[in-house]
Amino acid sequence: MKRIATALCTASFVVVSALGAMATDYTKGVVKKIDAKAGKVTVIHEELKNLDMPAMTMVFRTADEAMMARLKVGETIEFVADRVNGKLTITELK
Ligand SMILES: [Cu+2]
Repeated sequence: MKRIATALCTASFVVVSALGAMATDYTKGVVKKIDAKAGKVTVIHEELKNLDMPAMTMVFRTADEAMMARLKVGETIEFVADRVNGKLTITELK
């Protein structure tokens, strides 16, 4: 019986890990415009599954200035976006 419980526990852990990995899937996008002063970047992004958003061009904020400094216009990026204080923000950049 103990063995079954351990197996179930391992199985659910794997499922949770898989869901977690899906939630942080990177989305591809192309940087169209950067307004570092305003902390805004316009990205032509592919579908953002975690935000239930189709592919489009839109403005994001970045998690911090260091991330902003890594962006270049015309560059293809892979990123994770989420709502931070109600604002769509790039939280991770590959
Ligand atoms: Cu969008």
